[in-house]
Amino acid sequence: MGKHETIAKSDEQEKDVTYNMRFVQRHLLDAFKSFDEATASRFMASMLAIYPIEQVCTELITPTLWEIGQLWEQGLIPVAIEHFASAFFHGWLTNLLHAMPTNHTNPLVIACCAPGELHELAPLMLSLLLRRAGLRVAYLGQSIETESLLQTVRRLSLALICVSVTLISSLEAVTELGQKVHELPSPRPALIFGGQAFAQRADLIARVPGVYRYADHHHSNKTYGLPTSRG
Ligand code: B12
Repeated sequence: MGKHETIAKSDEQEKDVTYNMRFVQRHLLDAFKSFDEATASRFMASMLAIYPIEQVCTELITPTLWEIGQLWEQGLIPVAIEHFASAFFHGWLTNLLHAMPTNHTNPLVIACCAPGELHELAPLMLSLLLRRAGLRVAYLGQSIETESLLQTVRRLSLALICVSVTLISSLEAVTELGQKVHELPSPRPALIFGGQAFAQRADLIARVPGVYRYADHHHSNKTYGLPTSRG
């Protein structure tokens, strides 16, 4: 092997190690543990320069949050670290969402959390990925209020409502929301729901009027299997 090939190979190996998702996940966790926002931001910026946002969301941010959840559950990290990490990702995802151009002519899609639900990073991520796929998305944040959402649906012509459900305790409210949307006169928006609650209670999927979409960090398809304006 020539000298240049050796250098190229070692550069490649270094890149593999430096920007490998698992490697960065470990380093992000270390940065979070010492509230080191600058280092965490450097890792995020590097990964976004190398990988598509979709891959960073599904292969880095989601598994990192899952691991943080496990560590917190086992008492291995304090809740403050978990809050710091979720606020950090919230900031990055929000900035990316608002920096993304919106198509104003397409039908409107709404993404939100189920009533009572505060876990908003999945629907925020979903909004970002759908917007990147060309859809016109409005992100409504945590805990949507059913009646005000229904008023919005009556007033505006919505194509789709995407609801995220993490806690099993949110399931009753999302079922009621699904029923009320279903009872609206036609043309009414489609309701798509998903989230961790259904991983634990798959038996409840059939109760929610709407379409269930499964997505986890092992499925890095661009738009969680949802339709896109690009077909
Ligand atoms: C961050 C976090 C919080 C933050 C949320 C901050 C924020 N701004 O979002 C705060 C501090 C508010 C919080 C609060 C609580 N939390 Co919390 N939290 C988490 C944590 C660490 C990360 C959540 C997250 O963002 N995950 C990453 C996302 C991207 O992954 P995901 O949810 O699986 O979503 C993927 C798919 O499910 C899918 N998807 C999700 N929604 C949708 C929707 C559609 C339409 C589609 C197509 C797909 C889709 O797409 C995503 C990408 O693949 C999790 C750990 C974990 N396992 O996730 C615990 C976790 C969810 N929380 C938990 C708990 C217990 C709570 C509290 C009850 C704690 C308490 N005692 O107060 C409260 C409840 C608050 C409430 N009313 O909602 C438990 C839930 C246990 C359970 N099975 O019910 C977990 C699992 C932690 C644990 N290991 O015990 N939490």
